[in-house]
Amino acid sequence: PAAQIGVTGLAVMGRNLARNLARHGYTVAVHNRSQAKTDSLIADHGDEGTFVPSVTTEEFVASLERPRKVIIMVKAGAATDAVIEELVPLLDEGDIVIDAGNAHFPDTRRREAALREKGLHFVGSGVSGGEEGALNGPSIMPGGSRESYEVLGPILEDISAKVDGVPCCTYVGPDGAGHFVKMVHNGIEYADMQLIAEAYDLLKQGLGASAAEIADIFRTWNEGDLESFLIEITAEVLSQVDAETGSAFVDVVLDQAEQKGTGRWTVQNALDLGVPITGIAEATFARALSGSVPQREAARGTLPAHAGAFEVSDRDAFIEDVRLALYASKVVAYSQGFDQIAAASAENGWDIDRGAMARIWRGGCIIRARFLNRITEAYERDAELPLLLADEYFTGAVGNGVAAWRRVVAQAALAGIPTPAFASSLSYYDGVRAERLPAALIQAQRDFFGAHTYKRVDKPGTFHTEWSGDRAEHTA
Ligand code: NBP
Repeated sequence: PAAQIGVTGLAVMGRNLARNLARHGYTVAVHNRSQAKTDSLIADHGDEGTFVPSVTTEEFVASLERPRKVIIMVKAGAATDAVIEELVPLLDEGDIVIDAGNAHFPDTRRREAALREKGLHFVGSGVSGGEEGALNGPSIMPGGSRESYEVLGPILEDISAKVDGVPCCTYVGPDGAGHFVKMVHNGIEYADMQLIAEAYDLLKQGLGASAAEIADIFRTWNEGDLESFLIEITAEVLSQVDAETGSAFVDVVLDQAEQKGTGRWTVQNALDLGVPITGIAEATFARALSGSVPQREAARGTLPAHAGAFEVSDRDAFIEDVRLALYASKVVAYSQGFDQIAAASAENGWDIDRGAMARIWRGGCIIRARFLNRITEAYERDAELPLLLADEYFTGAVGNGVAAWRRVVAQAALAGIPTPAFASSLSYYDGVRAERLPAALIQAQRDFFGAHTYKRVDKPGTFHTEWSGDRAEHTA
């Protein structure tokens, strides 16, 4: 039978995506550069649905019904370009090429433009949820032409995760929009993980609690507003006992967090756009600090702490303070991420519906959380909301925890415990709500040394003061 859709690249992700499609009743053409992966897919899972295996790319393309829909699931970067190059001469006008790998969105824009010139549709699609998600329902963030989504959308929605019967997949926007949104999703994931890690550290140091005790606290938190996949797995990880030593597993893991680069991309892009995503940036830098081995060795035992003891008098009150601080910091990180999506959407003409992005992140992906419903509702109240934090629900929910947030950050600072994401999120909160910022002084300094001019609070216009002369003010 002619296959309805094809997957090339059958490592963990492609294999599971192909199985997901087959389990949903689609006839799936499958192909991999080296035949062994195709063979093992058919041998291990051939009975799960209808697969049409091919050895060569020519056979693979020929096995597909038109317009052809080809999902590429290979290593991001040069491998993706190599596969596209092989496919393109074999395709016909109107065919759809989907890159479901973790491409950087500028690459997706380049590829989309090149394929559009040839009359082909190129869909750069974020897929989140790892191997588990690919098999049982990921969150899918497809970009590209609307026309291609008409054909492809129903299939992707079909295999995506569902929350309350609603698919975790929707059209994101043109060219690189899908991969862009996936990138910001990963950036938010960095922030969320760092915030959870800081909460854990505060509970550990403040209460002297064991990993198992802290696991219980996270388990309780997972029954409230913080309910999420990341909180859930945190409790699982903290409960794990190392088989070899009998210690808590978390205590035998080296304290150096690695990264594959999506956090860095998110921060680089935010710097280009001028959007302050301090939560994601601090989280990315915190991983970098953890891996700064020579610097940490030079500083450990050398830099004086002059810190007080971390004394917690009321255990339950402290736990509640940390919970509130975590929730407030998390809202800040998401608010900043959604700001970045809005800025990129405006810059690139993507017209991204932020409420819909929160909706498709509710299931399948790593940052899936109950709290995303509140974000969707906020954008339903006002699609042009300039600041998620300023939505009526979040002003209440965060406002409720501000005093606790301040206590936690202050206590941590006095005790010499680093809380980069908690503290910078609180600073962002106070900065963005400030009546007046010391930026006035910076702008004045810029005028002093560089004649960069300034505006005044009391009248319109642009001005410059003759700092090296008579210090008179002129209209610039
Ligand atoms: P990998 O990223 O490990 O890539 C392995 C696949 O790429 C194999 O099928 C391999 O073929 C193929 N490949 C390579 Br490498 N170079 C090639 C070339 N020049 N031509 C053709 N094929 C080539 O696989 P993965 O972990 O399944 O991830 C696939 C994509 O999904 C990546 O972009 C990844 O970033 C993304 N992703 C992964 C996850 C996850 O949890 N792993 C989650 C979300 C997204 P071979 O078998 O012949 O070597």
